[in-house]
Amino acid sequence: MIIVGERINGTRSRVKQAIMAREADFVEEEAQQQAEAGADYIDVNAGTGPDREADDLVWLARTVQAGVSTPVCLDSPNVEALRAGLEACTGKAMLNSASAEEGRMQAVLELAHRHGARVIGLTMDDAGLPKTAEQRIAIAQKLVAKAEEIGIDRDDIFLDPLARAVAVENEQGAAFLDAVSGIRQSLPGVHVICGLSNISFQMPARRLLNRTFLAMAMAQGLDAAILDPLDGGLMAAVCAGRVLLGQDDMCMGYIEAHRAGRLAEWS
Ligand code: THG
Repeated sequence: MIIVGERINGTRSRVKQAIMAREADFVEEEAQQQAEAGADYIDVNAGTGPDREADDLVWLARTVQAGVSTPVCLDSPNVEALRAGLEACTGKAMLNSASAEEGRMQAVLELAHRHGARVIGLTMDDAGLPKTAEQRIAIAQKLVAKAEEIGIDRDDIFLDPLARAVAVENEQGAAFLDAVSGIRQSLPGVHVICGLSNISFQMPARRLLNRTFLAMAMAQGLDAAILDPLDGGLMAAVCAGRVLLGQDDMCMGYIEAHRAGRLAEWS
């Protein structure tokens, strides 16, 4: 499992404040804590207005890179902000995200290819957010065909079938899980990722739903997730899921996590 730490996001009010006041220490510490907890990428999402988002994203990317060696995942719907952010990145970054929308697919995929970055492709197009697994799979195929035409390796493509709130639409958990397995079967070699917390939006005890959903999605082939790595129960479920799916050679990751005290609550 590839973990993308989600905490540096301007929708969180403390982060917004840090962006506005250019509080580098706060952002660096958020990055360090997530890296220490097992993040493979640090997502940075400024969530500010179009007039300043590029500057804010560049500042976030630079600040994170000053604090950790973990690569950055640039999170913005704005192609120009992604372009500016990418120029401030030194390692192999991840772009979050392309989609199959007109104007966004080609531009973001070309940007990723030019910089050798990895790229998340949201399974949505100009018709909006898909509801069924079949719609998600069809859009995923279109995204991968375009990415391969541009020259991007499958190992650099992360498809996001877009988890949607079960509180709003009951059947969305199952539709998402079917999409994960469908993408796995029809597009071997690509990664499948999601932002986990959407699923539990407007529900109580959200961490229980997030954790259970992660385990279910891993079983269908989800191999990356955007989540809060400081949620110890969630990271413990990732660790257990790896063992149970035969992805943890000799169970060493699990045993090491236990030795480090990260599974103590369940011993
Ligand atoms: N797919 C992709 N990228 C994404 C998402 C996705 N990026 C953004 C988002 N979804 C994932 N990132 C976050 C970051 C922070 C929070 C949730 C998702 C968060 N939420 C608080 C909560 O859930 O309690 C509320 C925030 C607040 O209002 O303070 O912290 O799906 N590709």
